[in-house]
Amino acid sequence: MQNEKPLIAVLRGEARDIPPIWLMRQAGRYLPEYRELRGKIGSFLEFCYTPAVAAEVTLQPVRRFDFDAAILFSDILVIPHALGQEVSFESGAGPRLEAISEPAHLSRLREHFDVERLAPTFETIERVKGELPNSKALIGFCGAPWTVASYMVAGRGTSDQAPARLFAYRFPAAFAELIARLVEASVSYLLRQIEAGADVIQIFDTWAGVLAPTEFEKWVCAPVKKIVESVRAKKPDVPVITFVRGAGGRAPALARLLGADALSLDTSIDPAWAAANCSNKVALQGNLDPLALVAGGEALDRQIDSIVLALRGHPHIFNLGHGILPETPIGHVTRLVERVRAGRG
Ligand code: 1CP
Repeated sequence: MQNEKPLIAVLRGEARDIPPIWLMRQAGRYLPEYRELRGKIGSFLEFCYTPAVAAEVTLQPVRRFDFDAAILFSDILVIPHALGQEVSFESGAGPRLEAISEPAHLSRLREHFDVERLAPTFETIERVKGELPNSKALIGFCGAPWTVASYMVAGRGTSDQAPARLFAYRFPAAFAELIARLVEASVSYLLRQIEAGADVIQIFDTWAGVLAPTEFEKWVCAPVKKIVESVRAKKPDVPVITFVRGAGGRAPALARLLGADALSLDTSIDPAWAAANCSNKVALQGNLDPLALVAGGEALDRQIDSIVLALRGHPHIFNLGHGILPETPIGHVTRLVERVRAGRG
């Protein structure tokens, strides 16, 4: 029987002529209806933890563009927050955390991760589920341990994640402990999202690409694999997508190793090469350059067509190679969806 949700059908290995489409970071600042609601609530975390509002902004892009999936509106840094770290978001400056700059600072974190601290998020999922049409999938998510740890250690976003890389070299045992705690917290967080109604899970390892090979193995591959296996052991029917940004030539090996249902390709990866080198059992997601979507016009059309063509015959979910940029014109998103659905590639 055909799955009524195109996204899930593809994650089960079906190649479709018209790929399902959603966009990473599709809810947010490029939408006027988002900015209007955002202006009414002072802090970003309060915004995330108010279920009626978080549910509304989760649904906004699906209503406007008819995407095949909604992604839960929250942030990857709610896990450090629930672990007891101070987290805030300053407008225009990004996240600010109380940095873990030496091993002793790990004792500031709560001994026990209580997933129910994130109860508003589960209520958001329940609300979205109540309103989302049957043909649309609801994606839950978490940050991968390495990416989340990079913010916990630096106390902010950095261009090269140097503070966390240095911490991991200097204090490998303490860093391993931090990663282990994030694995455990992420697994219970994802399982609870699934219980609340998430149909699919995506794990974001945005900063994987900066690591040396031995470090990549320890802090990206092993923890993400453990999360995928632990979620799968309890919820075998829920597909998992992994976004390991900067995986480069390691992508086909990751497709085998991580055991995920899909690999989200960043912009730098040639989709035809990925399709030729990854098993048909692993769906590929991606990988339009977010700047092509800002530019629009011919450049956008050409890139859309070449991605659709390169991944035809392979289970494919159309997406960006990274999150949508706040300056993206809304008309370009409409044009993208129309063109993908016209099946021209
Ligand atoms: O569609 C959606 O927007 C869903 C909600 C969502 C998701 C999936 C948000 C809302 N954040 C995320 C994931 C996230 N957050 C990632 C992984 C994906 C990616 O790389 O894009 C990362 C690295 C973060 C950390 C983060 N949170 C940043 C980046 C900081 C840096 O290092 O450059 C920022 C700016 C935030 C705040 C944030 N999270 C989400 C939004 C809409 C915002 C902007 C806050 C605002 O309204 O001002």
